[in-house]
Amino acid sequence: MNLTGKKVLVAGTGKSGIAAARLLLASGVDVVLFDENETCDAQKVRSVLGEKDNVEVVIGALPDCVVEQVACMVISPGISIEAPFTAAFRNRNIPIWSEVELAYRFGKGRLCAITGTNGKTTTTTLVGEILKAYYDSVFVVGNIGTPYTEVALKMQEDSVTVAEISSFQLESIVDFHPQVSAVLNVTPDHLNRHHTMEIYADTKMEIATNQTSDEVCVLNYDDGITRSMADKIRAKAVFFSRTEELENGFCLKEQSIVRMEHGTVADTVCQLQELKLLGSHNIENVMAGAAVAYYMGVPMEVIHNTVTQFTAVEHRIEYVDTIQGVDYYNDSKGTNPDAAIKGIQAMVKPTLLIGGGYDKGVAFDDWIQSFDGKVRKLVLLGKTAELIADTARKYGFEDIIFVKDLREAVQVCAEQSKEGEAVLLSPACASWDMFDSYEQRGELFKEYVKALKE
Ligand code: UMA
Repeated sequence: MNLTGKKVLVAGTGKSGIAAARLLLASGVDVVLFDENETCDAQKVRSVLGEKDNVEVVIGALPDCVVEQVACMVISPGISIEAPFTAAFRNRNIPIWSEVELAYRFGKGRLCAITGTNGKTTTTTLVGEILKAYYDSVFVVGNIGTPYTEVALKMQEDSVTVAEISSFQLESIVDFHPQVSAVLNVTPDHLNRHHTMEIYADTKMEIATNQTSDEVCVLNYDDGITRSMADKIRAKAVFFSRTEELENGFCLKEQSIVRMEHGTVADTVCQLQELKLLGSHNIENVMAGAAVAYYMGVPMEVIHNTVTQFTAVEHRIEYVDTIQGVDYYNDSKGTNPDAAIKGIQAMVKPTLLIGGGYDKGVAFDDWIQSFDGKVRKLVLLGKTAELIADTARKYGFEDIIFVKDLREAVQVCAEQSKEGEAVLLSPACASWDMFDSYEQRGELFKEYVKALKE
C-alpha cells in the first residue's frame, strides 16, 4: 500500500507512536496521532513532532470522523488489538499495522528477529554485537528500546537489522518477514493480554509466519512449546539444546557449544569456560545467538570471538572487574526475588551478596533458600534490610552485615572478601528507596568498584 498523500492514524504517543509518526511525516504522509490517556499533553506531543501542518493530535476519545479519513492505523505495542476503539477500523476493513510492520515496509536490507518470554534482550544484544563485528551497517531495534521506525529510513540495501520482537508487536503484523527468526522459549507471561497460553504461543510463532522453506527459524529444543513449532512453520527449524546432544543444530558436547551436522561436530562455537556470561540461561542465549548470526552469514570465527568477549547486558549479572582476585558482578536488575535467584544460581564462587532496597511487600524466603551454601556473607542496605535479615535468620543464615549505603557495601565487601571469591549486587528489591532507578544503582555500584583500584 502506497501511503504517500494519505492520512494514517498512529495510536499511542509513547516511543513507538512518536517514532512511527516521524517516519510517516518524513515520507509525505499525513498523521493523526491519538492517545486515549486524557492526561497526555497534546501541545507537548505537537512540539516533539516539530509543529508540522500535516499532523493532528487527538487525546481522549476518538471522533468517528477521524476513522473515515484514514487509510490505515499503526498501533503501539502497549495497546491491545482488542482495545474498543480499534473495532471501528476493523468494521471498515481499515488495516491495522503494528509499529514494526510499518518499519518493516520502509526499512531496507536483511532482517533477523528474536522473540521469546525470557532472554530476548541478551540474545538480541549479542547478535547485534556479532553482526557489528562482521557487517558495516547494523541496526539493533525493537522491544529492546529503540523503536524500529526510529531508524528504518536510515537503512540501506546492505544494512543488517536485528530486532527484538515482543508478542505485543506480533499481534498485528502483515508482511513482516525476517530472513532468520528465533523463538527462545515460551513460559506464562502477559496472559492478561493474550488470555491463554495457546494464544500467547501462537502469537510468538507469528514471527515465522511469512518465512519461506529456505529460510530459518531457530527454536529451543528443550522447551516443549517451541519444539512443537517446528511442525507448524514453513521455515526450516534449527534447534538449540542445552540438555541433549542433537543430530543437527546447536548443543553442548564435552563442555563446548558446537554446531552439529548429521551427528558430527561441524563447528565449535566456543568452550563453556571461555564465556564471560554466567548462568545456564545464558548458555541457551549464546546458542540461539550463535545460530541466528550463523544463518545471517557470519563466519564461525567471528561468532567465536564475539561470544567469548561478550559480558552480558548492562545490570544483568554483568561482570564488572576482578580486583585482588575477587570478581565483582552487577545484577542491579535483580529487582525481585525471582530475578535475584538467577543471579545467585549464576555464581560459581563463594559469594558476598549485597541485597535490600525498596519494599514491594514481597517475601524473601525463596531467595534466602536459594543461597544453597554459596552465599558467604549477606550485606544489607535499604528499607528491607531488617526484614531480609529476619528471614535469613529464620533459615539459619547469620552472617549478616548492615550498611548505610551502597558505597559502604562495596567497601565492606572489598575488606571482607578473599581471593577466589565473588561479590554480587543482586538486591531482590527495587531501587526507589535510595536511587532513581535500577540503572542508577548499577552505575554507582560499578563506579564504587572501579574506585577500589585507585
Ligand atoms: N495507550 C493507549 N491505550 C491503551 C494503552 C496505551 O492510548 O490501551 C497509550 C498510552 O497512554 C501511552 C502509549 O499508548 O501514551 C504507550 O505506548 P506503549 O505502551 O506501546 O509504549 P512505548 O513507549 O511505545 O514502548 C513500546 C514498548 N512497550 C510495551 O510494549 C508496553 C517497549 O517495550 C519498547 O521498548 C518500545 O515500544 C520500543 O519498541 C517495553 C516493554 O515493557 C520495554 N515490553 C514488554 C516486555 O518486554 O515484557 C512487552
